[in-house]
Amino acid sequence: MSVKTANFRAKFFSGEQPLRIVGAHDGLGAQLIERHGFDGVWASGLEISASHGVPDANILTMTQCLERAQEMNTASNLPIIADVDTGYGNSSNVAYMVNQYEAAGIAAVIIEDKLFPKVNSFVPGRQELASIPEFCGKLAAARDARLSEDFLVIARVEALIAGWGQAEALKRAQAYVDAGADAILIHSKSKEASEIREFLTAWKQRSPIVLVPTTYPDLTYEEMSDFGVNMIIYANQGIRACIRAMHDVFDVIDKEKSTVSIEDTIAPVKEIFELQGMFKLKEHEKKFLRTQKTIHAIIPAAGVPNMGADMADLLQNKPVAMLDTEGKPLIQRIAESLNLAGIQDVTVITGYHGDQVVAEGISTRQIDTKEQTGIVYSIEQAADKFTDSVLIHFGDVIVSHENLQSFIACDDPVVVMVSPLSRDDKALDYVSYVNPRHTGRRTLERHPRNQLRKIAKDVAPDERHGEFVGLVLLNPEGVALWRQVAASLGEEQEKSLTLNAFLEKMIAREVPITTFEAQTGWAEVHSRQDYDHLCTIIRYS
Ligand code: SPV
Ligand code: MG
Repeated sequence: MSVKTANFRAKFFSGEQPLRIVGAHDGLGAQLIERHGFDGVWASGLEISASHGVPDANILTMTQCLERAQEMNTASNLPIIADVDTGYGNSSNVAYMVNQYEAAGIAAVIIEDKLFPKVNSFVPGRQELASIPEFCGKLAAARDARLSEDFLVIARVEALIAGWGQAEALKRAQAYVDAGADAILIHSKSKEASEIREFLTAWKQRSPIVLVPTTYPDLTYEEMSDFGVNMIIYANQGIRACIRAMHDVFDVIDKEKSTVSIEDTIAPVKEIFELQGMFKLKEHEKKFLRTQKTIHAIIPAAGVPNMGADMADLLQNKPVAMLDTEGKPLIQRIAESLNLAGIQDVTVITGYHGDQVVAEGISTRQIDTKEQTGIVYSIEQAADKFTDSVLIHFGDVIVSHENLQSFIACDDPVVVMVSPLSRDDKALDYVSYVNPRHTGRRTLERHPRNQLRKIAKDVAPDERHGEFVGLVLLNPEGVALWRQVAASLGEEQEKSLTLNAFLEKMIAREVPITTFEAQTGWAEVHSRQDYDHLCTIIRYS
């Protein structure tokens, strides 16, 4: 049996204070109600119908209403009190309805004594009541159908709504209690609370009571509490607030053809993510999602910037990772590109002003900056990530996610991203291939591959086939090879080694290293000129 249902019954009958229940029509509404600490959610027929764009007049089927109630039940930890109108038919329909709602874990149903098909209680005109015997038969059917007494069956008296007066309302309420209703909802559409006061005074707490103070909002919580009311349903204020807020926003968009003036007044998208559990899902993915390839990205970004005096105004004691690139830190752009390429685990090794390195979707590891250390040492700080596949990504280069996707699809043990060079181009790190197949010629391959022979700052001009972009991909086999080479290093070497030197050591051990050419779709930030170029690309992309 549902724990929610049992707990709700106990709370309902404790009678300590009126429970406060708020109306909703979907999972999101139920979650917002839960955030505010209310006692339960009213699966409102009015709201559910309105949210389908249809009148509250039994236009929707039981199944449609139940689906929404279930949605709210799973989306929140609160008990759901379901508006089941007249029970969707006669006593047989009521029995079936109770089976379905109880099985779905709904805590209570409230059945009204009108005739099917009903019309919302606030709509003028026909408000036809069922006969007392007929409705008592439905209540008896509901009690008979439920499996557990925890599931509450509440009878809703519509005599005041239909204009039949207090005496009829009292007579019906008594008959329904006698037929086994767990509580009475006495409904009123009067703007004066006196109608409800009169009923409650005469009723003398003969049963638990539920009120829906929509038209008489001036009846205070304290007064309802003094009357011994068990539950107050704020039935439709949520949807009314939504409608008003959406109108206002749409008006602005229509008139101003812009959303600038309202951005601060509407919920940020991040709040939607938070409510719908997107961040929890991401955590869950980290724990359980096994994609074909799990790639851990490691970004060494610990170094002191070395970019020339004309970058001083932009850097001002900042690490390169936090360099502003058209309103976003460089590291944020790198992380977003990696994420788009499907890499979710991004570890940034920070050093120089490392506390400033903050971006969504990354985790950081700070190294001690007192000693001068090399990039391999930085990478080794994430040695625990050397499982599955690893992508080493310099912190001063940004690569399009399309290029990244093609790059990480390579399944060679060790792959380095390079860019083809013309003979006179200058680069920081040159690469030379073993028997170059394609250089300088058109190819049918989008990303021609070769084998790396040399990677260094000083490659002879006629051996320069390309430039190192700053990305190295290791598949599980490559990870094992990396570990072997790393294990063979002396402590001194390990501290100071550059990535070039490390890759050269791999080549010396005859590890085949594949080069992957990306002629475009990447940019580096090594100088003011590079920086300005990158900003221009971002502005126009
Ligand atoms: C509902 O919310 O659908 C109700 C309450 O039944 S009322 O609209 O006040 O009738
Ligand atoms: Mg209703």
